[in-house]
Amino acid sequence: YDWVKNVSTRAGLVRFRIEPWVCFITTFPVVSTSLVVVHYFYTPFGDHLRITAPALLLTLSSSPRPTLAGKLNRGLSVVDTLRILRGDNITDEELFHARILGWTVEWVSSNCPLPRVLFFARETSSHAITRDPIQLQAFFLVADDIMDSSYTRRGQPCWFRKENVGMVAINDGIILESSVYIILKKYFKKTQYYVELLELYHEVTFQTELGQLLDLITAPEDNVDLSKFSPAKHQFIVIFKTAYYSFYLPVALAMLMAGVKNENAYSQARDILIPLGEYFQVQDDYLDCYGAPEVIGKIGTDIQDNKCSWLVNQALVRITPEQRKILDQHYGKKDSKAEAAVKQLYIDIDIESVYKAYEEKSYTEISAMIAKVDESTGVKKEVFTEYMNKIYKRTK
Ligand code: DMA
Ligand code: MG
Ligand code: MG
Ligand code: MG
Repeated sequence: YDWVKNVSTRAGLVRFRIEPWVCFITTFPVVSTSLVVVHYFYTPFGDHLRITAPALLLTLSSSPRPTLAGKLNRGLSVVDTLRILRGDNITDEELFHARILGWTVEWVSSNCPLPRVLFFARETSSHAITRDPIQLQAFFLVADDIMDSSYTRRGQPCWFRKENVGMVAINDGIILESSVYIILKKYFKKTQYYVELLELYHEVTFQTELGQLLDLITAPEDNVDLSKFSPAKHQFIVIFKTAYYSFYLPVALAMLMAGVKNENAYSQARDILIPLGEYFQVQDDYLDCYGAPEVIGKIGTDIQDNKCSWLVNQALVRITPEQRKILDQHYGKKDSKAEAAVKQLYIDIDIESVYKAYEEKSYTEISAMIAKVDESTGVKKEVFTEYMNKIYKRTK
């Protein structure tokens, strides 16, 4: 990239500048012609350098300078939760470790990770050390985009669609997952909660994989059978594929760091964060059809992919037998005319109003659950309101 400056190599160490940040690569197992794993990333704070992220991925393909994208909600929530739980007592060292955990959750984007790092770095310098970076997600997304035959992610071609990448992306995804454990070992092995961290990551990863499995086998490409869908099945899929890793994981990580030991605190967190994650994936399903690709950074594929999406499930319980025939004929076809017919049917039954009503209802219900949280267990209501406000009525 032309904005990578002053590249120099010496004895296996590559040093370069990405204005105004300096990066070092200490090891670079080249996992494909255009992917390098970078293990240290330094940014300036005042006159000295401080490590802000333990690792990043740098794509060395010749693509144009990408736009900054990604909301970083998952990673930021680790940092925000710890700040809420620790209050004024929080130390720089704790924040630093929370950022590293944030990175491990978010793990840069699936198509061009560098811009996210730049984004983090900018955030860091403008907000001092208060609101910072953040990273597992990319591993899931690299695989998800292959399995969903998607085209773009964060406004860029999906990683597997990049020149010279292709199915090497499968192994890249696996490497991304392994990198999480390299980071955890490096920074957390000496902590008292290291085993809990590992167990949490393993458990949440397994839950996500089960959700992805059900998502895929409910949507076979060669056999469209809408009678296999139901709102209950949709709910199961989204809780497993999205809610655990996107909502429970970041908060539970921060709770472990803050020394919360009471099991009730974790179960209360789970009882709120799982419905919140469900709401988030309903938004994702809605935006797949109604979001502008330039805003959400990805082109929707759910209708053509025969996905058990929230929209089709809501349609199925509302349509007339005639409309059902239209849906049976057009859903899950790799054909944009068929997709347009399904979208028209959604308009005919005013699914947008159904969505708006769902959004209000979820907000009210989750708020009521938050109000009942017992803070004496060691968790705080603000953790949940903070996360909910990050996503309520989101358009991207
Ligand atoms: C995403 O479901 C779930 C995971 C674990 C990545 P999705 O395929 O609807 O996500 P996206 O819309 O981002 O491709
Ligand atoms: Mg997808
Ligand atoms: Mg998917
Ligand atoms: Mg989606």
